Amino acid sequence: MRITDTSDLWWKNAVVYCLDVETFFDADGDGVGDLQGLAERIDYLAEMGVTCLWLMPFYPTPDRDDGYDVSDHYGVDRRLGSLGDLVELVRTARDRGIRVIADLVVNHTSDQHPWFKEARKSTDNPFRDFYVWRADEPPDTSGQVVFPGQEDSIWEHDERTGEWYLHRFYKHQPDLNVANPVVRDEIAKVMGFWLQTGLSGFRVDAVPFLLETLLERNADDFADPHGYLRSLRRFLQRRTGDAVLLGEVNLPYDKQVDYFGGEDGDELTMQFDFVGMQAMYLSLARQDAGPLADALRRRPVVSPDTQWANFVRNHDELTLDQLSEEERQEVFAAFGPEERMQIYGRGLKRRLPPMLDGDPRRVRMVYSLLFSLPGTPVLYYGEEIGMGEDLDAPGRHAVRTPMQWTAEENAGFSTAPARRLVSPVVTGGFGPQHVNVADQKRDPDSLWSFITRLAQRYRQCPELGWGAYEILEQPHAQVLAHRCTWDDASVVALHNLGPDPVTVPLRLGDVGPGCTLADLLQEGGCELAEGGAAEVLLDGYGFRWLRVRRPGDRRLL
Ligand code: TEU
Repeated sequence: MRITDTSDLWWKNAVVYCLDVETFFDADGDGVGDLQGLAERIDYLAEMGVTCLWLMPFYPTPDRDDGYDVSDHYGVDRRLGSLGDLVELVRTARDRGIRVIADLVVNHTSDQHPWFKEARKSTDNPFRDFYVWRADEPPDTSGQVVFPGQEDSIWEHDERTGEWYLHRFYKHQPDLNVANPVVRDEIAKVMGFWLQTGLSGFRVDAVPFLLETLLERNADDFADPHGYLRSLRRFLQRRTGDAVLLGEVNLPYDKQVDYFGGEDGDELTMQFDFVGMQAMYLSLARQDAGPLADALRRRPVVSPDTQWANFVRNHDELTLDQLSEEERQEVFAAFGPEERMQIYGRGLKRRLPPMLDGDPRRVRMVYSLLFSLPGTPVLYYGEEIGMGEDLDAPGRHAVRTPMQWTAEENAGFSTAPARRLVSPVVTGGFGPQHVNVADQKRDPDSLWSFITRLAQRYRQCPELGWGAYEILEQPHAQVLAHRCTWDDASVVALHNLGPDPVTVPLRLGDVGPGCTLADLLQEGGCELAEGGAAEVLLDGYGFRWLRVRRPGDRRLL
């Protein structure tokens, strides 16, 4: 393997960290996190081994969908700071070896966006065609809404002009009409603008919905919606060679392949593995590695110029929409049996540690899994210290509570009076008295220290991000054994999803005489017998990362 390749396709073994500026750190004491506060915490992220920071929307917004309702794509919301603060942040991050990407939300705008305000004035307004309208009464679309219980149609009647506009999400988020070339030019301009400030790419929001407009309109010159995604990628690469598009495509694997651009790999650079994530929760619920192993076996092998992004939690509901009804109920029963823990009939409002009753062995096993799965790991802020959720917060806000820095007032997030905070701090067993950065940073045995070590080991094992992988055969249903290999580098990862210790017999086949397995997360290792045979002991909920070491290997680990 050539280590220099990893600085080229840097995102193939990046450690990605997602946060919302408003809940991270409040520097000016107004109760809302801000860019200056985040800049003060850049060294914290660097220390943890983060190499790519994903900022959730920071654009001007009426904030009815946590900033995903953008009213100006070229600015920074006043509550968070200024464009200058953003550039200072990006620059400081870059100095610490951290690239910054941001949400690109162009499936829709806020209804307060000047384009929409214009568009709804009259049917012949120049901005009318920026959005998708219909003159005839729409059929019942209640089955197509993304937020059941909150919306009952994807069309909203607009009084003034008597027509209906399309909104795949909330009714205050009219969908942009990307079949209109002027809109497409505007989207490119938005991307170009942010790349110029130093961003290294985008997390692209709701990609299938964005392309759907093209399909519906069947615009002649864009009969193939993927042609549009290809053109976005080409544009991105012309402007900034090393920038990425990390797409949100919550679809089955066979559909996701198309969003990578198939074998050519010329559309999205990365996609979240929603299938693998959901299978992982089913595996955890059953204490049976089967569903996850099966997902990994089914996961399409994609172009070397693309990558899967693994995650345990994101800012939305923990969606289980790709499981069968029965499987979903199994996960609900194990991790969110109460109705107030569930949302939209398809997901959970919870974070991982409370779902696992705070069991540190299980929590660590899951994050060990996250970092060892083939692909790029994405952390959501607070996961590194094991934050919990606020079930009293409305909907998806349950997992959008302020970062817990210290055991002090407001978790050290802000000096404002508690009533002025952007959202209340978590209370109870997962509150700041028990879960905070300051305490965990001082403790070498804390979850924070553990996650930091995982990030470090992940970076030291580029075969996890770059290599080919296989699921290793072994007799225990509760154990996931997989191996990632990139040229002469190879790591075997073992995870025990069950409570009882097990001995895992391995047969690595191809390893020659004199090879050993070296533990990367603890002291020790083991000899390999003829045919690469080994017996590896795992504790209940235990895990091990074992690197294959060959005679004469000059690696330090
Ligand atoms: O989410 C879009 C989206 O497709 C998800 O809400 C998806 O439907 C869900 O995970 C169930 O599968 C993005 C943002 O992540 C979300 O916060 C926004 O509310 C939404 O777009 C609208 O902008």
